[in-house]
Amino acid sequence: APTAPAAALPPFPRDFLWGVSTSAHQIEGAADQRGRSVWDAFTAEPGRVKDGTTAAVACDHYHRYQEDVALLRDLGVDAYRFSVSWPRAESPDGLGFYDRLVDELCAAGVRPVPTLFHWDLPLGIEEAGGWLHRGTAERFAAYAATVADRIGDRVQKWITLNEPAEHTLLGHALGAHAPGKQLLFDALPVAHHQLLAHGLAVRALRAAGARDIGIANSHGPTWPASQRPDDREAADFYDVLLNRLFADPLILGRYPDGIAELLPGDVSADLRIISEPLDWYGINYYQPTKVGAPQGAEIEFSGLTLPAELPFSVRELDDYPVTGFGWPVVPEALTELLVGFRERYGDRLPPLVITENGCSYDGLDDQERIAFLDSHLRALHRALEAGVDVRGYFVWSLLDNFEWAEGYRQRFGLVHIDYDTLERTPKASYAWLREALRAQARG
Ligand code: GBH
Repeated sequence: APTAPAAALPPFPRDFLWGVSTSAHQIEGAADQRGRSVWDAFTAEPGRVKDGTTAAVACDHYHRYQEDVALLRDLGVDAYRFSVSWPRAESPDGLGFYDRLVDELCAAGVRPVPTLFHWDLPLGIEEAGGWLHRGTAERFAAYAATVADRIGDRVQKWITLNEPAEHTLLGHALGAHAPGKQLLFDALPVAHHQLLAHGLAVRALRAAGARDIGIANSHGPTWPASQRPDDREAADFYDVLLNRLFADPLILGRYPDGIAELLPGDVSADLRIISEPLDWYGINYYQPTKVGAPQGAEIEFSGLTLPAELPFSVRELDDYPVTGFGWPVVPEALTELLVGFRERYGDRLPPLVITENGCSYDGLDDQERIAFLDSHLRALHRALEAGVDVRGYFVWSLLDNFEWAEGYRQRFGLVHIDYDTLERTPKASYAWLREALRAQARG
């Protein structure tokens, strides 16, 4: 039974958008009914996923989407953020699945919010050069147009990319995610081509009639390990990578100082495409990061091995409780992040939406998740009171799911999945959120 003070959440604006998020590769399964992606190839390599699993079945959402939409309806959310699998969209009648899903959502009164890319690049496109290759940006825009043609009559809100920063860093610089490349700073073109893909897709979606387009980027405050100049300099550099490398080109139309020079060719024409005005800007928030000067040695951090040659070192944030994943719980850093965005970008900042926030904990009586969501929503509300224009909040995630290199051992869901029977069981946090939403004046 939920015990946290749901009714005591402060009142949010009536038209605030409440939702939950998932992504295709993490929940759909039915891998035999789509083309292969970089994640299928990556998870087939021994040692890449910590529990040795793959997402071939995952939550079997592909076959059980009606049950999952009923869970969304009963939860009472306004919107559902899911992703379209590009390799499924390329398969014979693969888009038929999203057609059925969107119909089911509309019938349940839940607004569909598709993300067009959540890291599962078709393997054929990877083999043709993937995100290191500029042509992938053009192919992405063409794919975006085919999705819009199929479901755009029922979709208002669109997301182009999920967390291009993490996809660059984890997938191409460090190799902890698919496609497993360890290019360090040579991964920078991957960032640029994703940004270009975003801008071209915005144009393609608008040409197809879409009107409400955003992107979901991961952000969190960077805290210097000390006030020493070398720690501050290293933290500033990390802050550029996480918080400005994508946001500055999107919002200001330019790269942070020193970045454009590292990219091949003249990117000024591309920057005009990349900074195509956004209707809103999505932020995935998990935690702040403490960063100091390099320590001259490899660092094991949060399941990653960070090479010694990086110009910064990431430190443990002591003095905070941690989630089941070991990530620190720091709700006040969400207020700091949102207020900081407003201060940095001023009137150029589009309306914000929290497109992901959540935590991994085990168990059905997940009081820690309730406390996490409650405290982060209060932190978000403080940002609203400070005048930051935040229009919505999406919990990561509706279901326990395939947590990338962690496999199934991290559970982020409001709904528990039994991976033997695929039975869905709402957790205490699901009931808590339902009551919290009922207590809000909405509509
Ligand atoms: C998101 O990425 C993804 O969009 C989603 O698919 C995924 O399932 C979800 O989050 C949960 O992981 O060691 O304390 O510094 C999140 C990106 C990158 C956020 C690593 C947390 C390190 C935590 N994450 N980061 S810490």
